[in-house]
Amino acid sequence: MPLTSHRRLTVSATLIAALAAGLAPATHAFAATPREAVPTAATVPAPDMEGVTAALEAAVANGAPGAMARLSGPDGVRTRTVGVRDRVTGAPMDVRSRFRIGSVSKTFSTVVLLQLVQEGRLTLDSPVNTYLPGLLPDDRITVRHLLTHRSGLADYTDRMFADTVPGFESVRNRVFSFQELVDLSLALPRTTEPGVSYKYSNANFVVVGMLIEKLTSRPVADAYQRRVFEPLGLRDTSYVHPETRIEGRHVRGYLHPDAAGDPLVDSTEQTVSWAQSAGAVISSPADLNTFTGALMRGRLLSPAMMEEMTTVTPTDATNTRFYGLGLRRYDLSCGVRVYGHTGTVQGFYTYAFSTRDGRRSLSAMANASNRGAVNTALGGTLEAAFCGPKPAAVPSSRAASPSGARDVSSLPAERDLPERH
Ligand code: REY
Repeated sequence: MPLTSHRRLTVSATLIAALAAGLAPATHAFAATPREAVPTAATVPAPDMEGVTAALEAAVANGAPGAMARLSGPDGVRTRTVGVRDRVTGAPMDVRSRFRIGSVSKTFSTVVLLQLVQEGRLTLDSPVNTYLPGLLPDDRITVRHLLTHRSGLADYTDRMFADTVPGFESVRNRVFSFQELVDLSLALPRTTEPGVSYKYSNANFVVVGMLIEKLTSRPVADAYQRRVFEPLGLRDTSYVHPETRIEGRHVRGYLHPDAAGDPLVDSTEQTVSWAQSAGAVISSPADLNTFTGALMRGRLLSPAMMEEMTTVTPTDATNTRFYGLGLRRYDLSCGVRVYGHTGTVQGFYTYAFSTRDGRRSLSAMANASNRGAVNTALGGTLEAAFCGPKPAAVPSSRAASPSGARDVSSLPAERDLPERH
């Protein structure tokens, strides 16, 4: 991809900042990939830890009981916590705690499925119905369409959680089969012709779970354990569906009701059966850093599969947000690209991202949900972690800035938009 003048400007600004900071010899400034020049960890600005704290404080100011972030990189590990992990005991947020990571689970599921592709057990461009005969009403829907949210399978969770607290309580202790979740989706009109457009849907990753179980003849829990959790030594990461509890030290999650002023609902215990392979993994900040870092370093997948996974298309018109295979790419204001996923499960918002070389990672969480402003504020940790301190505000600089608005939190978080995209 040729560099646009915009990209050239932002990249050289990054390079100048890195050189000024004495971080990288010019000859090693960028690692060439077959497609484009990507800033390496050496050229990523040092993190702005005050900015990370400010983002976490903003999440709390907007209604999260607590929030935390953990950064890992060549300079070591830095953590920040704000507020409480338990509103009843007042226990402070603790970066060693476990929590529900929601759709970051989709990246775990994708790794498992792409390992199966590597092993020749399925191919990305084959119809899903090849492996699960008769499951879907359209033979044109491929495995790749699932992983890119281009299948057109409707997201049954939109209706399930239209009324937030009653919707949650109606499924908190439910145990669904994968088939039941697919049936909920198929009862709704499909959103697009196969492959035509991106439309985020949990149904896609329910079918991914079904494929994993069909091809391995084992529960998805075994595949996560054997293929990802164990090899990476992720001791705080688990898939315990349909158990409702989070074992060990953990954060309690708080769901905001739709009606302003109604009390928060403690949503910690639930089966997450409505999501399963689309969102039921439990993890910790350190394990998420390890996971996204190891993934991007190529520890889990072959170079060919990494190329598939990181080949992205836009998810909106900002030209800063993209989706590959079960993986998001966010292009930050300083030109740094980060790969990972976001997660929303009742009571928990999560961000887990790394640079393309896997050398710098950020995980951030807030123990609230159904409060878009919390999620947007939490997203501010990305800019602070990967773009460093903001330059002092100059009144006209925003309009003149080649990179446009600098603060990712000025963009609506995906889950804040009326239409998910
Ligand atoms: C579903 C509703 C969130 C969450 C969802 N999460 O699909 C997947 C993801 C796994 O992408 C709930 N919102 C909330 C509502 C809105 O109930 N009425 O904010 O906790 O992570």
